[in-house]
Amino acid sequence: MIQRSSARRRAAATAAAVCALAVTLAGCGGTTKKDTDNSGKADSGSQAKANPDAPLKKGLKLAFLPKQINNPYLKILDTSGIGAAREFGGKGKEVGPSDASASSQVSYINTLVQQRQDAILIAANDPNAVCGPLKQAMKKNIKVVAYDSDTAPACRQLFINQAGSEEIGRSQVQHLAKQLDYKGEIAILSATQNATNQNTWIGFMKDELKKPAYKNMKLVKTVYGDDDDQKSFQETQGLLKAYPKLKGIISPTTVGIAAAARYISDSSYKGKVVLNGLGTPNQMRKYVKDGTVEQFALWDPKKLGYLGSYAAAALASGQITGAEGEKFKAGKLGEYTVGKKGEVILGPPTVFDKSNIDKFHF
Ligand code: RAM
Repeated sequence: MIQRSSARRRAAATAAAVCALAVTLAGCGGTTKKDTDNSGKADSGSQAKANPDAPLKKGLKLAFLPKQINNPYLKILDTSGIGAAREFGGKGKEVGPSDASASSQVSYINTLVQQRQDAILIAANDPNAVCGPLKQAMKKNIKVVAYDSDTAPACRQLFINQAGSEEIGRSQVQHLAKQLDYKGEIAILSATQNATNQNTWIGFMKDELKKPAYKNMKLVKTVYGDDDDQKSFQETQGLLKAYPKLKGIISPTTVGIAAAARYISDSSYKGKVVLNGLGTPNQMRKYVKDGTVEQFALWDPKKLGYLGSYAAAALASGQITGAEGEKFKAGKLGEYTVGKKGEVILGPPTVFDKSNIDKFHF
């Protein structure tokens, strides 16, 4: 409860900054701005009036469309969301591409629209490239919920965010800086180049690095492992070779940090280059135990999927429309409130290290 309300306060305080950055970043790496509408109003669906007392409809069909199907983190999220759908008498499924690309997601959206799903939940590989078909979905009264990685606000009714994007971005720089005693060259190993969540976080990292406290730190390069294990491994290898003075790497992706840890653990950089970022405890446990990684962070992906599922059901049942201030109950997680631009925030991330990692199993 306390966590949620403080997260909401933070979200309200920082929403303007988040959006400003999101708009700036939406343009990078080839995505088009054509579909970006930051009014926060989705094309359809949000005009209807909410009935907070409406019961959750039975038999709702929810489809989860992750960035890519074989990402262990997104698998946890979707499995949990599908489980939540069973709880309220609905039917969930996961479909999606094996590569984290927006064009692959588009064909899945089109199929889901033809199938007349009640809601599509999407972790977007690009804020704008998936917009056309999602708007079509909303026109046909299919509810659209972005989770994990947002679309442009006009292309969905809700965005279920892990934690405040600003908190996620800044805290990663803060943690790494402490480990490095605020000195040295650093790099970022990201996922795909257009991923909304990654770019929003990186925007806040860069902004954090502008503060005087970090004057002796320098971000020398951002590389993209595309949430592909092998590519992330090779990018790590390339980075360390190209920047022999590199002292730290932030990898804000569960796929990236695990691959980077694997590379470093078996190299001469172990114990010399600090790796931090976002990872799952199960993938990172051995690297914490063998001393490759001291700490990393993440929220609970099970809760994120569960919250997304209930949010989609609340939309599809008319309890909420996606307007700021609306409240809905997310099963055993309790009540949540829709924030600015349809954002619902799960809560602050947890930092994992050797003192607590064995308490977490996901
Ligand atoms: C990867 C994906 C995902 C991100 C997590 C932290 O699995 O890039 O979008 O939220 O890492």
